[in-house]
Amino acid sequence: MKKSTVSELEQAALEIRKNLLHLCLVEAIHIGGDLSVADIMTVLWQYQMKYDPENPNDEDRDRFVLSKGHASAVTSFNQAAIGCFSPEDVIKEYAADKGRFSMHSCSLVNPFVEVSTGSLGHGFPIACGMAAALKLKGNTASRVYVVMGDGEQAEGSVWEAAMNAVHQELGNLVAIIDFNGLEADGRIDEITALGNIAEKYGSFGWNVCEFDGNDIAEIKRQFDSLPAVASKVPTVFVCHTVKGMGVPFMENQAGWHAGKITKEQFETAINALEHTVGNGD
Ligand SMILES: Cc1ncc(C[n+]2csc(CCOP(=O)(O)OP(=O)(O)O)c2C)c(N)n1
Repeated sequence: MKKSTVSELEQAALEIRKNLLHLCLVEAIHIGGDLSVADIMTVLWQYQMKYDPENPNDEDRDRFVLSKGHASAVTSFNQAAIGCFSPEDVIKEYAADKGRFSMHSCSLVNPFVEVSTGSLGHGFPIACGMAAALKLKGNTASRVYVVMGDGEQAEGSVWEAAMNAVHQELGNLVAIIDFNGLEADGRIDEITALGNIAEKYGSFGWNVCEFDGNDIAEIKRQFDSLPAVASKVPTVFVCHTVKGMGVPFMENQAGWHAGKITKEQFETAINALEHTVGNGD
């Protein structure tokens, strides 16, 4: 079900994190990057996006592309929250390894996935193509949202797409960068430093919004302030987040990029989470 207030969204994000931990107890998932992007995904799916689970092919739906395709679990639990399926389905099928859910999103088995992703740097150019196609068809109702990682910014295809989106005046495109400072096995700064990513997108001609991507009120404010779909400039959200957010022993630890947790770790994590919900509005 859709939410409308900050406090409802904070509760919803807490539920998403709990679901992630339940799944992480039975299967290895990309828990660090699921948790960093959980607040953004909750506001996106449970508040912002125009999407009817009864009609996933509606021409006027908003489109979603998970370019950091390894964050499939947080996507599936948000889709469950709006009624696409149940959280129990996600856990059962993911664990059985023969259903709609797995470490990466697959459109062949899951009708709520617009495009299969997992190979970093591919989702963003595809999202640009989708936004361009909508424009060509004269669709002024739909936006295309694409979520990327900060490590993913090292892919050359990201910058080809970034240039082309401005050239094609894709005001219906919203790129979201989950800037948690870590990739799979270390710090971004030590692997391929990105410099000032907001300035880089700005210099390409994007409308850049930089903010705390773990602050639900701020995320909601930024979505509320998006330019009109028919505007001519694409928007990028540079969201500063914490990898592993909400689970202290995972926060800022590259080692928790992916993995499973023990029963003891599960109890500790759930306990910590119960104390993190803000005051809301
Ligand atoms: C082209 C490509 N190279 C390598 C990988 C392996 N890989 C999976 S996740 C990941 C780290 C991505 O880091 P980031 O984009 O910052 O994601 P996050 O930290 O938010 O999970 C890597 C290198 C991949 N999926 N695709």
